[in-house]
Amino acid sequence: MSKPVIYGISTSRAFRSIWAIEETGIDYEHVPTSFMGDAQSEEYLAVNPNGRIPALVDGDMKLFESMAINFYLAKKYAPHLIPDGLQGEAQALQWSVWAISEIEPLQTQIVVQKFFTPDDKKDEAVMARTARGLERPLKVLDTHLAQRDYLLGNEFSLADLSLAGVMDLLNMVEFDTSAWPHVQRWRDACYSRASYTRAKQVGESA
Ligand SMILES: N[C@@H](CCC(=O)N[C@@H](CS)C(=O)NCC(=O)O)C(=O)O
Repeated sequence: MSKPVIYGISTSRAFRSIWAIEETGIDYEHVPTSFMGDAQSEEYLAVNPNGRIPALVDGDMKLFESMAINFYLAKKYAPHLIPDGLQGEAQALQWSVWAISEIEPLQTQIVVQKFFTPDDKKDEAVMARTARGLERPLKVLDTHLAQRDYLLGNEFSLADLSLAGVMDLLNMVEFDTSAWPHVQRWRDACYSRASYTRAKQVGESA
């Protein structure tokens, strides 16, 4: 039986799936695949025709989209990460979709401004507007976390991994979340997991 194979590097959206596979504790193969170049190679396009990382191959199954990969990994290899029953699964899905729809598009604008826009083209108004846009979802998250340690209760779950995995990019751009103390405390707890540290090391480069 072949090992599952994950493609990507940790300084990208692939990090969240590298973290997920580390959290499962299974034996797997990592293929460092950069989003610049490697992801457009013919060989990789046969794995993910979108030419984006991450991707997963498990036996005869190929999967793209980080959140789908995370759900698959948890359901197959670490079912304790998703609470039993339809409700728990739907809530894990809710926060995962929320991460990529309510948080990611805004934080991506900050990343683009900070790292991919030449100094003479940087737009402070975009940065300010984006930071203001993040205030609404961060307040929702802070209020939710004021009542519980983790998103789905008092245990770390797939919902935490996927949302904190998306929000990891906020660390890279040094976005200050101290105005939302419960978010800050929750992020610290998620990022203190051994699987997080291992995923950073495993997926470092291509
Ligand atoms: N929705 C996808 C997004 C993946 C994505 O955009 N990955 C970027 C790296 S951060 C990429 O591979 N970019 C290469 C390209 O667009 O050519 C997911 O969550 O898996």
